[in-house]
Amino acid sequence: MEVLNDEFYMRLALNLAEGASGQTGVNPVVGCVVANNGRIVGMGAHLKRGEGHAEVLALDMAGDQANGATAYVTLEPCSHFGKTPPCCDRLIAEGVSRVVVAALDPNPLVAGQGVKRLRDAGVEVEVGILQAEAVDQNEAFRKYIVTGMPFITLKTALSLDGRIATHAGHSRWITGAEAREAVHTLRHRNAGIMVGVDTVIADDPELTTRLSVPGLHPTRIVVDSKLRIPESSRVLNEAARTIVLTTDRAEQAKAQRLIELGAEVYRSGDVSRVDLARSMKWLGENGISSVLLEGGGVLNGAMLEAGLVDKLMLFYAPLIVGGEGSPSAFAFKGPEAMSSALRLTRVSMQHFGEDWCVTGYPMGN
Ligand code: AOF
Ligand code: ZN
Repeated sequence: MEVLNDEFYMRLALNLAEGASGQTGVNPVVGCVVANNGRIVGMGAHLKRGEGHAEVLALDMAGDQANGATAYVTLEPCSHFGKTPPCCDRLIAEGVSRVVVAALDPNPLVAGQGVKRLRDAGVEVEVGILQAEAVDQNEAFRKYIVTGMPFITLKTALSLDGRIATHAGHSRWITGAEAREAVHTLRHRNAGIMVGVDTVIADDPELTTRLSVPGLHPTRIVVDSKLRIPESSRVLNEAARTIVLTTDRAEQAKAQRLIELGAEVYRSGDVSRVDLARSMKWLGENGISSVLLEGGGVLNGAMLEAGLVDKLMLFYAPLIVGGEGSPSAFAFKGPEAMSSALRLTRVSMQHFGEDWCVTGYPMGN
């Protein structure tokens, strides 16, 4: 039996927040539990940008029972007027006597002001219960709100020898059904999904979310410096929004046809290859706070070289593909010295059927 303490309630609040992962847009996921005298009297999660914050929903449920209660919140309650009034004011007005916070809000509009406001009003505040979990849960939001750049997760399926296809170009399937289902959950959780045009030409993927239950489709993003994308590509269908990242050198007539097909086209200047850093910044300015990078190897390599990847999720299948020319998951020149190879930190492994997902973060990013 789990011990009834601050961690118990905070874990519940984290679970409520986790359920909303992928559906709050540029906003964080937040969960709140209100407990009074050993009884849960209110629960809430922020479900959609522009709609109620977690605390407000939980307090609405608690009603009079919020008076003298403890509120457990996964993120510091806000102190600013955004799309909704400050949660701090509501907690104070309801007579909540203690607020337990997992992590501070990095949003410069809040950043400690929420805690201060509560304490100034005489509310007891404790910060840091299950902090690491809360920080991880909003890793994309935490980068985006302070830099304006999307949080980029490089995801790839690969053989043990790092190949993403055979020498003949066969790539279906490397990993099994469980790993592929996990990838679709990742699509639901990211605002954008990005591939290079060679992947579109080779595989004609739709890049939508196809789970055993309905999920949200990310905005599809294709990196295509010369606009070689076939007009019949499935990625241009009406299932979801599509953005094509290209250069000033690409043909205007082709760009126009893509726009007529419903795509948006962003040109990052008179350069031979798409300016990836500038394009990521533009995506951020257009409300895309997280991107799942799904290859191919050349784009993966370029994004790594540019230092634009925040996290890697490598789904290893127990296969050896071999073949001198078979494509690698990371096609880039790389360093001369082994000591200069890109090292991952905070590495963890998770089992999916017969496959293993290695998750890590590039060191120094
Ligand atoms: C909270 N509880 O449930 C959430 C918070 O545009 P708005 O009004 O929704 O405000 C968004 C900002 O508020 C967001 O950037 C973050 O700082 C905070 N989110 N705060 O107290 C919540 N979702
Ligand atoms: Zn709030």
